[in-house]
Amino acid sequence: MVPKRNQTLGEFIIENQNSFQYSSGELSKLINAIRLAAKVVNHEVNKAGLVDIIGLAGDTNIQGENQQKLDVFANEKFIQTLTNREIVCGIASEEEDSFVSINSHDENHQNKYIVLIDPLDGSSNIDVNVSVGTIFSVYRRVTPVGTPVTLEDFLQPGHKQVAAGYVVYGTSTMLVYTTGDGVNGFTLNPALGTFYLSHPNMQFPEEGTIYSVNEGNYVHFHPGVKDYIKYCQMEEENRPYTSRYIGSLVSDFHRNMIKGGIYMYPKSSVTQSGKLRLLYECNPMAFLAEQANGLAIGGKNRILDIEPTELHQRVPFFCGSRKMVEKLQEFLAKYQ
Ligand code: P6P
Repeated sequence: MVPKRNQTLGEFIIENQNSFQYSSGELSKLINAIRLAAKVVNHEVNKAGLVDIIGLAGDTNIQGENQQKLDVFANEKFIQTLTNREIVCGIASEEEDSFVSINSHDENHQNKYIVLIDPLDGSSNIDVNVSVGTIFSVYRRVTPVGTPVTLEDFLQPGHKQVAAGYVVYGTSTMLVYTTGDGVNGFTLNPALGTFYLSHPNMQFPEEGTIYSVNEGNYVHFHPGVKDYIKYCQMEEENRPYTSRYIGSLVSDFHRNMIKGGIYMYPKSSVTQSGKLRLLYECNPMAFLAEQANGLAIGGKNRILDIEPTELHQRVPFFCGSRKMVEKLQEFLAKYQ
């Protein structure tokens, strides 16, 4: 894939469609649908402070978390756009208790992709004007084409993903994604409503000096994680590192991929399996990380090798610059 700077996302998709092993055009249409939904959500996120759309929708999602109105809006827009384009046969979302089966108007529809999304990750930051993001993960279905999807189509290990990416609604809005041939970042020009290739072939620096973790949970962490955090803080070699934690996975990941760093959401004595969800947060970010020469682990194991058991299951998550994740693994191994 030879990206050309300032190429539009549309041109990029067309030019690289044939390099994708399943190039039937459907995946291109899927990425285009995500592009459209991202622009619609971006418009609402950017004016959230101005209209009465922020604040709680009064409902709570399966995670027991208060649903912010923008959560609900983003969820509806992504599901609606993907459904209208008749590209996918099923969608799972953080905001939906179970998966949504998309039965196309064409009874013998041949749609073969399923999508899992976190429509607005970090939404608790909306009221304080901190950047938030959308995360998406794409698989080919494993049950027969033309039949309604089943849970089996969604409980696939992360290494089966055919595409993954995120939208970060920050100081500028970016769409960053992979189809298994590297990671490319596109920045939205809001005046034109067009995404331009601004970050071709994104790579995690092999080493970094930023660590991202909610240190308020330190007392509850595994001893190996505590030792690694203390290692980051020691005055030695190129340390102490810098601590940066936004409370928005997409933003912390994006910064660490550009500057070098490690993001950690460990399990703890309070959150026995961690907080982040495997299928629509950890797997897509792990696919991106590995495509960008980084690493993503749950502890001993690679995130992408975990065999899912539940739609909303949570896992511990450590992800970022290869050498930083490998150093963490050394500390974890001391206690195994
Ligand atoms: P805590 C947002 O809710 C999220 O899923 C990630 O985006 C973020 O990194 C993490 O949770 C923040 O969690 O417990 O540190 O507030």
